[in-house]
Amino acid sequence: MNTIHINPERLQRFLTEIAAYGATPDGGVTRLALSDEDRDARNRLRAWFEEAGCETKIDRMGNMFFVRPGKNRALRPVMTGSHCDSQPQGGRFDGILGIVGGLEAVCALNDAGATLERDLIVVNWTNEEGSRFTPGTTGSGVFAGKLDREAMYALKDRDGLTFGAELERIGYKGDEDFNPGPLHANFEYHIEQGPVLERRGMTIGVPKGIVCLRWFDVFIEGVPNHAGPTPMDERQDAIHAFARMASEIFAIGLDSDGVVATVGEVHPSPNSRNVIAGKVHFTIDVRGWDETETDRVCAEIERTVAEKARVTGTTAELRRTWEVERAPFHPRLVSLIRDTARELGLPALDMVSGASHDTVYINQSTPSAMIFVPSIGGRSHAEVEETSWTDCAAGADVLLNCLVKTCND
Ligand code: HGY
Ligand code: MN
Ligand code: MN
Ligand code: MN
Repeated sequence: MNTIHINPERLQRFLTEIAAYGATPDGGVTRLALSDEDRDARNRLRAWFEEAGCETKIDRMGNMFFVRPGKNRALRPVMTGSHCDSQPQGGRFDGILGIVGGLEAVCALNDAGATLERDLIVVNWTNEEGSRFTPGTTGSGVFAGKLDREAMYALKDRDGLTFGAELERIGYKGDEDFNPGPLHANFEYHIEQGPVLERRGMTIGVPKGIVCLRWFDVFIEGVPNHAGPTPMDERQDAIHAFARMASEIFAIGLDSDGVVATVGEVHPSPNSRNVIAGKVHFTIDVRGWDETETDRVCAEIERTVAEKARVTGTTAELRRTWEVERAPFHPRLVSLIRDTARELGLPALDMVSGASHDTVYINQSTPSAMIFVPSIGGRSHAEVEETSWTDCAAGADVLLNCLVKTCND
Protein backbone atom coordinates (compact mmCIF):
# COMPACT_ATOMS: atom_id res chain seq x y z
CA MET A 1 0.00 0.00 0.00
CA ASN A 2 1.38 3.44 -0.89
CA THR A 3 1.33 6.12 1.75
CA ILE A 4 -2.13 6.69 3.09
CA HIS A 5 -3.38 9.86 4.80
CA ILE A 6 -5.63 10.67 7.71
CA ASN A 7 -8.47 13.20 7.54
CA PRO A 8 -7.10 16.29 9.36
CA GLU A 9 -10.53 17.92 9.84
CA ARG A 10 -11.94 14.77 11.47
CA LEU A 11 -8.88 14.46 13.72
CA GLN A 12 -9.28 18.09 14.79
CA ARG A 13 -12.98 17.51 15.47
CA PHE A 14 -12.25 14.46 17.64
CA LEU A 15 -9.61 16.37 19.64
CA THR A 16 -11.83 19.42 20.04
CA GLU A 17 -14.86 17.41 21.20
CA ILE A 18 -12.94 15.23 23.69
CA ALA A 19 -11.26 18.34 25.18
CA ALA A 20 -14.70 19.40 26.40
CA TYR A 21 -14.58 16.66 29.05
CA GLY A 22 -12.97 18.42 32.00
CA ALA A 23 -12.42 21.66 30.09
CA THR A 24 -11.04 24.46 32.31
CA PRO A 25 -11.82 28.18 31.83
CA ASP A 26 -8.24 28.88 30.70
CA GLY A 27 -8.24 26.40 27.83
CA GLY A 28 -6.86 23.30 29.51
CA VAL A 29 -8.42 20.18 30.97
CA THR A 30 -8.74 18.69 34.42
CA ARG A 31 -9.72 15.08 33.71
CA LEU A 32 -8.24 13.19 36.65
CA ALA A 33 -8.12 9.40 36.52
CA LEU A 34 -11.44 7.74 37.46
CA SER A 35 -13.23 11.09 37.83
CA ASP A 36 -16.65 11.80 36.31
CA GLU A 37 -14.87 13.68 33.51
CA ASP A 38 -12.71 10.60 32.81
CA ARG A 39 -15.82 8.42 32.78
CA ASP A 40 -17.61 10.70 30.33
CA ALA A 41 -14.61 10.90 28.02
CA ARG A 42 -14.28 7.09 28.16
CA ASN A 43 -17.94 6.73 27.18
CA ARG A 44 -17.40 9.09 24.23
CA LEU A 45 -14.28 7.21 23.07
CA ARG A 46 -16.14 3.90 23.25
CA ALA A 47 -19.00 5.29 21.14
CA TRP A 48 -16.59 6.60 18.49
CA PHE A 49 -14.59 3.35 18.25
CA GLU A 50 -17.71 1.19 18.08
CA GLU A 51 -19.16 3.45 15.37
CA ALA A 52 -15.88 2.79 13.53
CA GLY A 53 -16.51 -0.97 13.74
CA CYS A 54 -14.18 -1.88 16.62
CA GLU A 55 -14.80 -4.47 19.32
CA THR A 56 -14.42 -3.10 22.91
CA LYS A 57 -12.68 -5.02 25.70
CA ILE A 58 -12.37 -3.58 29.23
CA ASP A 59 -10.06 -5.30 31.71
CA ARG A 60 -10.02 -5.30 35.51
CA MET A 61 -7.86 -2.17 35.59
CA GLY A 62 -10.33 -0.31 33.39
CA ASN A 63 -7.92 -0.35 30.44
CA MET A 64 -10.03 -0.02 27.28
CA PHE A 65 -8.94 -2.05 24.22
CA PHE A 66 -10.60 -1.22 20.89
CA VAL A 67 -9.94 -4.01 18.38
CA ARG A 68 -10.10 -3.58 14.60
CA PRO A 69 -10.18 -7.15 13.23
CA GLY A 70 -7.53 -8.16 10.70
CA LYS A 71 -7.71 -10.83 7.97
CA ASN A 72 -5.75 -13.37 10.00
CA ARG A 73 -6.73 -13.15 13.65
CA ALA A 74 -4.22 -15.81 14.62
CA LEU A 75 -1.36 -13.41 13.88
CA ARG A 76 0.19 -11.33 16.68
CA PRO A 77 -1.72 -8.03 16.84
CA VAL A 78 -0.29 -4.52 16.60
CA MET A 79 -1.09 -2.10 19.43
CA THR A 80 -1.18 1.68 19.73
CA GLY A 81 -2.79 4.08 22.20
CA SER A 82 -2.07 6.21 25.26
CA HIS A 83 -4.04 7.70 28.18
CA CYS A 84 -7.20 9.77 28.59
CA ASP A 85 -6.53 11.07 32.11
CA SER A 86 -4.86 14.46 32.60
CA GLN A 87 -2.99 16.45 35.17
CA PRO A 88 -4.95 19.00 37.23
CA GLN A 89 -5.11 22.12 35.01
CA GLY A 90 -3.40 19.99 32.40
CA GLY A 91 -3.32 20.19 28.62
CA ARG A 92 -5.72 19.20 25.81
CA PHE A 93 -3.17 17.01 23.96
CA ASP A 94 -1.17 15.01 26.54
CA GLY A 95 -2.18 11.35 26.18
CA ILE A 96 -5.49 11.81 24.41
CA LEU A 97 -3.72 12.66 21.11
CA GLY A 98 -2.40 9.08 21.04
CA ILE A 99 -5.84 7.54 21.47
CA VAL A 100 -7.57 9.87 19.02
CA GLY A 101 -4.67 9.40 16.59
CA GLY A 102 -5.41 5.66 16.72
CA LEU A 103 -9.12 6.34 16.21
CA GLU A 104 -8.38 8.49 13.18
CA ALA A 105 -6.14 5.74 11.79
CA VAL A 106 -9.06 3.29 12.11
CA CYS A 107 -11.41 5.73 10.36
CA ALA A 108 -8.90 6.40 7.55
CA LEU A 109 -8.50 2.65 7.01
CA ASN A 110 -12.29 2.30 6.93
CA ASP A 111 -12.49 5.13 4.36
CA ALA A 112 -9.90 3.28 2.24
CA GLY A 113 -11.82 -0.01 2.63
CA ALA A 114 -8.55 -1.53 3.87
CA THR A 115 -8.48 -4.76 5.86
CA LEU A 116 -5.02 -5.32 7.34
CA GLU A 117 -3.44 -8.73 7.93
CA ARG A 118 -3.24 -8.33 11.70
CA ASP A 119 -5.69 -7.12 14.32
CA LEU A 120 -5.10 -3.50 15.28
CA ILE A 121 -5.70 -2.69 18.97
CA VAL A 122 -6.06 0.92 20.16
CA VAL A 123 -5.81 1.29 23.96
CA ASN A 124 -6.84 3.80 26.60
CA TRP A 125 -4.54 3.01 29.57
CA THR A 126 -5.98 3.81 33.00
CA ASN A 127 -4.26 6.38 35.26
CA GLU A 128 -1.10 7.18 33.37
CA GLU A 129 -0.51 10.49 35.15
CA GLY A 130 -0.30 9.22 38.72
CA SER A 131 -1.43 12.62 40.02
CA ARG A 132 -4.60 11.53 41.85
CA PHE A 133 -3.52 7.91 42.45
CA THR A 134 0.23 7.37 42.78
CA PRO A 135 2.19 5.81 41.06
CA GLY A 136 1.41 6.52 37.43
CA THR A 137 1.06 4.17 34.45
CA THR A 138 -0.89 1.83 36.69
CA GLY A 139 -3.11 0.40 33.92
CA SER A 140 -0.21 -0.39 31.62
CA GLY A 141 1.95 -1.51 34.56
CA VAL A 142 -0.58 -4.13 35.68
CA PHE A 143 -1.21 -5.22 32.07
CA ALA A 144 2.57 -5.73 31.66
CA GLY A 145 2.72 -7.72 34.90
CA LYS A 146 4.97 -5.12 36.59
CA LEU A 147 2.48 -3.71 39.13
CA ASP A 148 0.13 -5.67 41.39
CA ARG A 149 -3.58 -5.12 40.67
CA GLU A 150 -4.77 -5.56 44.26
CA ALA A 151 -2.14 -3.07 45.48
CA MET A 152 -3.35 -0.61 42.83
CA TYR A 153 -6.99 -1.11 43.89
CA ALA A 154 -5.94 -0.08 47.42
CA LEU A 155 -4.31 3.22 46.32
CA LYS A 156 -6.01 6.21 47.93
CA ASP A 157 -6.48 9.78 46.71
CA ARG A 158 -6.32 12.82 49.00
CA ASP A 159 -9.96 12.36 49.93
CA GLY A 160 -9.34 8.76 51.01
CA LEU A 161 -11.21 7.28 48.04
CA THR A 162 -9.64 4.07 46.74
CA PHE A 163 -8.69 3.33 43.13
CA GLY A 164 -10.79 0.14 43.17
CA ALA A 165 -13.92 1.85 44.51
CA GLU A 166 -13.62 4.74 42.04
CA LEU A 167 -13.06 2.36 39.12
CA GLU A 168 -16.25 0.52 40.13
CA ARG A 169 -18.15 3.80 40.67
CA ILE A 170 -17.47 5.04 37.13
CA GLY A 171 -18.48 1.65 35.73
CA TYR A 172 -15.12 0.68 34.22
CA LYS A 173 -14.02 -2.21 36.40
CA GLY A 174 -13.98 -5.02 33.82
CA ASP A 175 -14.66 -8.54 35.01
CA GLU A 176 -11.82 -10.23 33.15
CA ASP A 177 -8.32 -9.55 31.92
CA PHE A 178 -8.00 -8.98 28.20
CA ASN A 179 -4.93 -10.90 27.11
CA PRO A 180 -4.24 -10.45 23.38
CA GLY A 181 -1.20 -12.72 23.72
CA PRO A 182 2.24 -11.70 22.50
CA LEU A 183 2.07 -8.49 20.45
CA HIS A 184 3.83 -7.89 17.14
CA ALA A 185 4.54 -4.20 17.79
CA ASN A 186 3.41 -1.25 19.92
CA PHE A 187 3.45 2.45 18.95
CA GLU A 188 2.57 5.39 21.17
CA TYR A 189 1.85 8.72 19.47
CA HIS A 190 2.37 11.64 21.88
CA ILE A 191 3.24 15.33 22.13
CA GLU A 192 6.91 15.93 22.98
CA GLN A 193 6.08 17.97 26.10
CA GLY A 194 9.40 19.81 25.79
CA PRO A 195 11.14 22.50 23.68
CA VAL A 196 13.47 20.47 21.43
CA LEU A 197 11.42 19.91 18.24
CA GLU A 198 10.16 23.49 18.07
CA ARG A 199 13.67 24.93 18.65
CA ARG A 200 15.13 22.70 15.95
CA GLY A 201 12.25 23.38 13.52
CA MET A 202 11.37 19.69 13.31
CA THR A 203 7.89 18.14 12.86
CA ILE A 204 8.42 14.55 14.00
CA GLY A 205 10.37 13.43 17.07
CA VAL A 206 11.83 9.91 17.01
CA PRO A 207 12.79 9.07 20.61
CA LYS A 208 15.29 6.26 21.12
CA GLY A 209 13.65 5.61 24.49
CA ILE A 210 12.24 6.97 27.75
CA VAL A 211 14.40 8.14 30.67
CA CYS A 212 14.46 6.27 33.96
CA LEU A 213 12.36 7.70 36.78
CA ARG A 214 12.52 7.78 40.58
CA TRP A 215 9.70 9.19 42.79
CA PHE A 216 10.20 9.99 46.49
CA ASP A 217 7.96 11.22 49.32
CA VAL A 218 9.57 13.12 52.21
CA PHE A 219 7.91 13.58 55.59
CA ILE A 220 9.46 16.33 57.76
CA GLU A 221 8.60 16.58 61.47
CA GLY A 222 9.34 19.80 63.39
CA VAL A 223 7.70 21.39 66.41
CA PRO A 224 4.53 23.40 65.79
CA ASN A 225 4.55 26.61 67.81
CA HIS A 226 3.30 30.16 67.98
CA ALA A 227 4.69 32.46 65.27
CA GLY A 228 4.97 35.38 67.72
CA PRO A 229 6.59 34.59 71.05
CA THR A 230 8.88 31.76 69.84
CA PRO A 231 12.50 33.07 69.58
CA MET A 232 14.08 32.49 66.16
CA ASP A 233 16.93 30.39 67.60
CA GLU A 234 14.50 28.06 69.36
CA ARG A 235 12.45 27.00 66.34
CA GLN A 236 12.19 23.56 64.76
CA ASP A 237 10.36 24.84 61.73
CA ALA A 238 9.34 22.18 59.19
CA ILE A 239 8.84 24.75 56.41
CA HIS A 240 12.30 26.20 57.07
CA ALA A 241 13.72 22.68 56.75
CA PHE A 242 11.71 22.11 53.57
CA ALA A 243 12.94 25.37 52.04
CA ARG A 244 16.58 24.42 52.66
CA MET A 245 16.01 20.96 51.17
CA ALA A 246 14.08 22.15 48.10
CA SER A 247 16.65 24.81 47.28
CA GLU A 248 19.46 22.23 47.49
CA ILE A 249 17.52 19.64 45.42
CA PHE A 250 17.17 22.18 42.59
CA ALA A 251 20.93 22.93 42.78
CA ILE A 252 21.81 19.23 42.68
CA GLY A 253 19.69 18.78 39.52
CA LEU A 254 21.18 21.88 37.92
CA ASP A 255 24.74 20.69 38.61
CA SER A 256 24.11 17.13 37.40
CA ASP A 257 24.98 15.61 34.03
CA GLY A 258 21.58 15.53 32.30
CA VAL A 259 19.42 14.57 35.30
CA VAL A 260 16.34 16.59 36.28
CA ALA A 261 14.91 16.90 39.81
CA THR A 262 11.51 18.38 40.60
CA VAL A 263 9.65 19.15 43.82
CA GLY A 264 6.05 19.15 42.61
CA GLU A 265 3.88 18.74 45.69
CA VAL A 266 4.24 20.46 49.09
CA HIS A 267 1.78 19.87 51.94
CA PRO A 268 2.58 21.90 55.10
CA SER A 269 0.67 21.33 58.30
CA PRO A 270 -1.18 23.02 59.88
CA ASN A 271 -0.64 25.50 56.99
CA SER A 272 -1.58 28.57 59.00
CA ARG A 273 0.12 31.95 58.66
CA ASN A 274 0.72 32.42 62.39
CA VAL A 275 1.83 28.90 63.25
CA ILE A 276 5.39 27.59 62.90
CA ALA A 277 4.83 24.50 60.73
CA GLY A 278 5.05 21.20 62.58
CA LYS A 279 5.04 19.05 59.45
CA VAL A 280 5.73 19.15 55.74
CA HIS A 281 5.12 16.31 53.24
CA PHE A 282 6.69 16.91 49.83
CA THR A 283 7.45 14.93 46.68
CA ILE A 284 10.56 14.58 44.52
CA ASP A 285 10.63 13.42 40.87
CA VAL A 286 14.10 12.53 39.51
CA ARG A 287 14.75 11.42 35.91
CA GLY A 288 17.66 10.81 33.59
CA TRP A 289 18.73 8.75 30.58
CA ASP A 290 21.87 7.59 32.43
CA GLU A 291 20.76 5.34 35.31
CA THR A 292 24.13 5.61 37.12
CA GLU A 293 24.08 9.42 37.11
CA THR A 294 20.39 9.40 38.10
CA ASP A 295 21.11 7.15 41.07
CA ARG A 296 24.10 9.29 42.04
CA VAL A 297 21.80 12.33 42.12
CA CYS A 298 19.25 10.39 44.19
CA ALA A 299 21.92 9.47 46.73
CA GLU A 300 23.04 13.11 46.95
CA ILE A 301 19.43 14.20 47.47
CA GLU A 302 18.96 11.64 50.23
CA ARG A 303 22.12 12.96 51.99
CA THR A 304 20.92 16.55 51.63
CA VAL A 305 17.50 15.79 53.11
CA ALA A 306 19.13 14.20 56.17
CA GLU A 307 21.63 17.05 56.56
CA LYS A 308 19.05 19.87 56.27
CA ALA A 309 16.83 18.12 58.80
CA ARG A 310 19.75 17.91 61.23
CA VAL A 311 20.76 21.57 60.93
CA THR A 312 17.16 22.75 61.39
CA GLY A 313 16.43 20.55 64.41
CA THR A 314 13.78 18.57 62.53
CA THR A 315 13.53 14.94 61.42
CA ALA A 316 12.84 13.75 57.88
CA GLU A 317 11.75 10.38 56.56
CA LEU A 318 12.45 9.86 52.83
CA ARG A 319 10.46 7.07 51.16
CA ARG A 320 11.12 5.64 47.66
CA THR A 321 7.61 5.66 46.19
CA TRP A 322 8.17 4.45 42.63
CA GLU A 323 10.95 3.73 40.20
CA VAL A 324 10.98 2.71 36.55
CA GLU A 325 14.04 1.66 34.59
CA ARG A 326 14.81 3.45 31.38
CA ALA A 327 13.08 2.10 28.27
CA PRO A 328 15.25 1.82 25.14
CA PHE A 329 12.88 1.33 22.15
CA HIS A 330 13.16 -1.37 19.47
CA PRO A 331 15.69 -0.19 16.82
CA ARG A 332 13.65 -1.68 13.94
CA LEU A 333 10.55 0.32 14.92
CA VAL A 334 12.57 3.48 15.60
CA SER A 335 13.99 3.21 12.05
CA LEU A 336 10.51 2.52 10.66
CA ILE A 337 9.21 5.78 12.18
CA ARG A 338 12.21 7.75 10.89
CA ASP A 339 11.84 6.26 7.37
CA THR A 340 8.06 6.79 7.32
CA ALA A 341 8.46 10.44 8.28
CA ARG A 342 10.95 10.84 5.44
CA GLU A 343 8.57 9.15 2.93
CA LEU A 344 5.90 11.64 4.03
CA GLY A 345 8.34 14.51 3.53
CA LEU A 346 8.36 15.39 7.24
CA PRO A 347 11.56 16.61 8.98
CA ALA A 348 12.34 14.21 11.84
CA LEU A 349 14.75 14.35 14.76
CA ASP A 350 16.19 11.56 16.88
CA MET A 351 15.86 12.35 20.58
CA VAL A 352 15.11 10.97 24.06
CA SER A 353 11.76 11.18 25.87
CA GLY A 354 12.14 13.19 29.09
CA ALA A 355 8.51 12.42 29.87
CA SER A 356 7.41 8.96 30.92
CA HIS A 357 4.64 7.13 29.10
CA ASP A 358 2.65 3.90 29.22
CA THR A 359 5.09 2.50 26.69
CA VAL A 360 7.71 2.39 29.47
CA TYR A 361 6.02 -0.83 30.64
CA ILE A 362 4.74 -2.23 27.33
CA ASN A 363 8.28 -1.91 25.94
CA GLN A 364 9.49 -4.47 28.48
CA SER A 365 7.69 -7.29 26.64
CA THR A 366 6.75 -5.90 23.20
CA PRO A 367 8.85 -4.22 20.49
CA SER A 368 7.83 -0.58 20.96
CA ALA A 369 8.57 2.95 19.78
CA MET A 370 7.03 6.41 19.99
CA ILE A 371 6.16 9.23 17.60
CA PHE A 372 6.42 12.82 18.89
CA VAL A 373 5.11 16.11 17.57
CA PRO A 374 6.17 19.57 18.83
CA SER A 375 4.76 21.29 21.90
CA ILE A 376 4.39 25.02 21.23
CA GLY A 377 6.70 26.93 23.57
CA GLY A 378 7.80 23.54 24.92
CA ARG A 379 4.93 23.70 27.39
CA SER A 380 2.94 20.74 28.76
CA HIS A 381 1.22 19.66 31.98
CA ALA A 382 -0.22 23.18 31.82
CA GLU A 383 -3.39 24.74 30.39
CA VAL A 384 -1.40 26.49 27.66
CA GLU A 385 -0.28 23.11 26.24
CA GLU A 386 -0.67 23.39 22.48
CA THR A 387 0.33 21.55 19.30
CA SER A 388 -0.61 22.94 15.88
CA TRP A 389 -3.37 21.09 14.00
CA THR A 390 -0.91 20.70 11.12
CA ASP A 391 1.58 18.92 13.36
CA CYS A 392 -1.18 16.80 14.97
CA ALA A 393 -2.17 15.64 11.48
CA ALA A 394 1.45 15.03 10.43
CA GLY A 395 2.11 12.83 13.45
CA ALA A 396 -1.14 10.94 12.88
CA ASP A 397 -0.09 10.29 9.27
CA VAL A 398 3.21 8.81 10.48
CA LEU A 399 1.32 6.66 13.00
CA LEU A 400 -1.19 5.46 10.38
CA ASN A 401 1.51 4.43 7.92
CA CYS A 402 3.58 2.69 10.61
CA LEU A 403 0.47 0.76 11.69
CA VAL A 404 -0.28 -0.29 8.10
CA LYS A 405 3.29 -1.47 7.55
CA THR A 406 3.51 -3.48 10.76
CA CYS A 407 -0.03 -4.87 10.48
CA ASN A 408 0.85 -6.14 7.00
CA ASP A 409 4.34 -7.48 7.63
O1 HGY B 1 5.18 12.45 34.29
C1 HGY B 1 5.21 12.12 33.12
O2 HGY B 1 6.25 12.12 32.51
C2 HGY B 1 3.96 11.74 32.37
O3 HGY B 1 3.64 12.78 31.50
N1 HGY B 1 2.88 11.47 33.25
MN1 MN C 1 1.16 11.65 28.61
MN1 MN D 1 1.40 13.67 31.33
MN1 MN E 1 2.48 9.20 29.28
